[in-house]
Amino acid sequence: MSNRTFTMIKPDAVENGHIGAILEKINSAGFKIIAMKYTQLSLEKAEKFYETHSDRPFFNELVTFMSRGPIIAAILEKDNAVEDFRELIGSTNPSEAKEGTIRNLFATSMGENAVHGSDSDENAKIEESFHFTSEEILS
Ligand code: IDP
Ligand code: MG
Repeated sequence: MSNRTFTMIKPDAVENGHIGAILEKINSAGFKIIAMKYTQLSLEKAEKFYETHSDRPFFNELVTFMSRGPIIAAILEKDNAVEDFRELIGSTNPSEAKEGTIRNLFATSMGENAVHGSDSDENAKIEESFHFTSEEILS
């Protein structure tokens, strides 16, 4: 079990002014931010980040959305980080996300669902190094 996960505050949540509220939820749930940047994905970088979804029917919609405006990318530290963060963000579809979860509070649709959270320790590592060098991680 790893103690790190990777997150992005997606363009919809940035556009809607929810950066502060989402970071507050993350901190209140006991996650420590050990790396963070305000950045924007190019279409090419979004395609690379989501390449495992390239066969899915929503792939083009997803990468267009994820590259349309700035995001926050961050690495979070906590015991059982991957699983606990998935619990904090709620289901992919916000209409199914439990009350009080980040997606329940801030997502607008299945695609524009406010935040990303890694789905495994293995993917958390890959996603961390996609966005951050070791010098940018201050644990
Ligand atoms: P997750 O973010 O909860 O892990 P995934 O199935 O890994 O969900 O899908 C990655 C992202 O692709 C979702 O967060 C969402 O932004 C987008 N997505 C997933 N399913 C759909 C869909 O049916 N329509 C549009 N976008 C979708
Ligand atoms: Mg996923």
